Amino acid sequence: MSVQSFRYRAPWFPFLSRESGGMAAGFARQKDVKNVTPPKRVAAIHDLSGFGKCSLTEILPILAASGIECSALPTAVLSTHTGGFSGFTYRDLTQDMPAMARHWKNIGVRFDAIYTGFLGSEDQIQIVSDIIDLLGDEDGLVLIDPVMGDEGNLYQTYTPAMARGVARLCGKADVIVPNLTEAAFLLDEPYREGPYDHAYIQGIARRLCALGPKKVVLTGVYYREDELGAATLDSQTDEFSFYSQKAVPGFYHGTGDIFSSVLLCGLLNGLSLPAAAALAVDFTHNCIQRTYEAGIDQRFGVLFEQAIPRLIQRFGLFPPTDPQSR
Ligand code: PXL
Repeated sequence: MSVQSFRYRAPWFPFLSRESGGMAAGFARQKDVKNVTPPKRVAAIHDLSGFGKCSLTEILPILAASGIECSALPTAVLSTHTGGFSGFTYRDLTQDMPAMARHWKNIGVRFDAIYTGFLGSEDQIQIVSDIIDLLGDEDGLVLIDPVMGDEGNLYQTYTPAMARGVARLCGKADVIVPNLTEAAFLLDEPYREGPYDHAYIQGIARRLCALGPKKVVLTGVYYREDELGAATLDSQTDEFSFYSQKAVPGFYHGTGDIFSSVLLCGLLNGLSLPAAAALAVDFTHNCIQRTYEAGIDQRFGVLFEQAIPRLIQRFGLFPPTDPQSR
């Protein structure tokens, strides 16, 4: 059913009437509007992996818990993520993406941020670039998480050609959030294992800024074996920051998506880049620590659900009760 026919045939929703001229004018006619600030709204362009906890299954609850509205534009639907499972199903949604974005534009939806991650095909890189042009707001934020790989390797569905395309796409971002594997592919440089030193990390961050984004947040940074954290560089102020937590043994899927989502929520809730990155490090570390203590299969994702109240409290959606609670 088209939006038009829905609007005219919905007598139980009287303020969306023909006379009002549609959605925006319809709401203006409502008499009892209170002074309530509507949530900020994000267009999240990521895959939906049914099992294994990554991308949209993490992004939607994390943004909601941080008081941010999330509109999902799925790039692909999979039965699981591609890290560590074989035989996963894969439905590519490249064809649907431009029409979904156009529909949002046509009904006048405004976004405070566009947030992209795992892309399902090479064609999607240009499509995402076009969607940023179509839906991007002058005052809005474009956060590109160049999800492509881990531990020196590309994910199963990514190719070196896609990596070059993602590097071009990063030129449209206000903020990019690569791990050190993704940084190496974006810069077409060999991947190096840690521990790293300050000069190396600063050099990577500066070369990434030269691709065009205003700010870079590098994840998976450590200067000592027992820590893991994130470095930030703001190319406009040249401010550099680093924050870390104690490293937890093991490799945990979906943690990059958790990190980027919390970072975005911090920025949209008014935190500085270093403060938002530190919050994202703390939250991700807390999820990993719980998962380590529970001893579950690391491919199944991290226990982020139990950490959600921390975000609700941090962003003031619920008053703190027990200060000892995790
Ligand atoms: O968390 C990154 C990610 C997102 N989406 C899919 C993935 C992965 C990492 O493996 O496979 C489908």
